[in-house]
Amino acid sequence: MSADRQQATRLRAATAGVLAMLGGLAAGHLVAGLIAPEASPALAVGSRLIDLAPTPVKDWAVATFGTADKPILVTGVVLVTLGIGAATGLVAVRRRGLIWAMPAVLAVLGGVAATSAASASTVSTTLGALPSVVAGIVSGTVLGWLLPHAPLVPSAPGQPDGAPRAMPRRAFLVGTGVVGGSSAVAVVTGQWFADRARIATDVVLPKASPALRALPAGLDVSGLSPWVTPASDFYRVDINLLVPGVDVGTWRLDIDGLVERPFSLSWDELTALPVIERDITLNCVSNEVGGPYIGGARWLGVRTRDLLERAGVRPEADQVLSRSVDGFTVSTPVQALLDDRDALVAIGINGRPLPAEHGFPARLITPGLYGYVGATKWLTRMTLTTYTQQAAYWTARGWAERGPVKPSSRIDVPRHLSQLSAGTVTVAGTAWAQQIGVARVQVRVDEGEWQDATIGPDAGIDYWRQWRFSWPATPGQHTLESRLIDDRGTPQSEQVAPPFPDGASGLHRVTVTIN
Ligand SMILES: Nc1nc2c(c(=O)[nH]1)N[C@H]1C(S)=C(S)[C@@H](COP(=O)(O)O)O[C@H]1N2
Ligand SMILES: [Mo]
Repeated sequence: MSADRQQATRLRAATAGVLAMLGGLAAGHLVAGLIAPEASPALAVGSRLIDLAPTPVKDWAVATFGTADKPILVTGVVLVTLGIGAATGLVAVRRRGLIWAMPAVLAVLGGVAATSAASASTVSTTLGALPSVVAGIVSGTVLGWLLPHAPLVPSAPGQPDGAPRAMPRRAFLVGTGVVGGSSAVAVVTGQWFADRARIATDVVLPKASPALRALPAGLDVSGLSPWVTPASDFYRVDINLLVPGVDVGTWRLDIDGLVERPFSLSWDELTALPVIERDITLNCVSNEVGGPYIGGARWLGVRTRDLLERAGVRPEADQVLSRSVDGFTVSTPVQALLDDRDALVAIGINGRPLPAEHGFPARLITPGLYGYVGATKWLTRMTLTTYTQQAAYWTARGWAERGPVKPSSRIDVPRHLSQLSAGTVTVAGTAWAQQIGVARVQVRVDEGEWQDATIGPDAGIDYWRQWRFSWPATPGQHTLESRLIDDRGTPQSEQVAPPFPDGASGLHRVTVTIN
């Protein structure tokens, strides 16, 4: 066989393998769209990888890709699968007996991933393997159809009977087009069904009583974070590749475990209870010093204390293990949900229902604690238990059991490495010390004396404050740092710590060049 012909055989074999995997993934996505969108093979494997990723890898992904980490992960899973497809084609062209081996392995992997991911829905724990099984069948069928017989001999008159015949070039190209085209249609259709399954979030919210006074306007400095973060700009951190769609008609909140009187509430029952409004700043423990995973909003909700008192917490309970509709768990100290900080089962943000990405229809919001120990989205259950008995999703992965937010401040303007003209430069940012309160913010230039900044309005100890500082900037390279002094007179810690395991600390430092 000529080298050319060998080359052509290999190219066709690899192409057939890639198309086989593509067709399989697409068929799986279509079936998943109809029954359980998160069970789509590539999404299921991606979710499982998130669960299994060692904490340093997860940290690195968040730090490197930010909120693009999810699309990048799914794209990676798809590309690796297609690569495996190419390899399968190259091997199976010599040993056709192996045509079904790789599709079968992938069907099993996808099926196991879909039924076991922490973010699997109830549907996907029973039917979750189906999309992957379909994917395997389609992929093996396509491979058997398109894979050339080796050696690749052109169909020619006078060829002895029984010799393996190659699919004519034209037929192969048509086959390629058919598989590619149907895959595209299957992906689009599957996605259409998945999107249609999203649930409406336009519920009517009850009024808070007493109503909270409107906040004064915050500082208005170009580039400074708004004092109230719009829900559409609020940072999003969760393990979900697909946002859970929750139907308020069937949603329930259960309070159980170590309580005298377990009970369960429907949406109508929850929203008939007294609701209050609170201005609360939420932070992610994965946030680096100066990082973006923080936001402040006015939350509407029912006090967790009211719910826990109604259930009657037994004295031995020290933890509330709250659960999301997808099985994700958060552990919060009972004390934090009972004391007067007014932790909430929140149903509204800035006067509107929660957006699907932020936990519709209800989520936990615990002032003073990082999100992974106090802000369960798509909340459906709160179980009173003990720390010795049960651990939650992130605490089981080594993050600190209790996660009080570390007081910190951030410089929003000028941006790091910006070039500015000499003269008065406005330095501005935010500062937070939940459960204590921010008294002052200070700035220092080139590690000189700390100087007081002007601080913005105050909305209580659990809400961040803005600040600004007029800096007479002189030519050269300069470093700017900020720190807060809390209401007890304690300055923000200068101790440098990474996010793992209980939150980052240190001073935010920005370098600028003045011309
Ligand atoms: N169901 C669920 N709730 C969750 C998470 C999650 O992965 N799943 N992540 C938590 C983390 S780590 C944080 S920081 C906050 C982020 O809330 P946000 O996305 O509304 O800003 O949600 C918390 N609640
Ligand atoms: Mo977080």
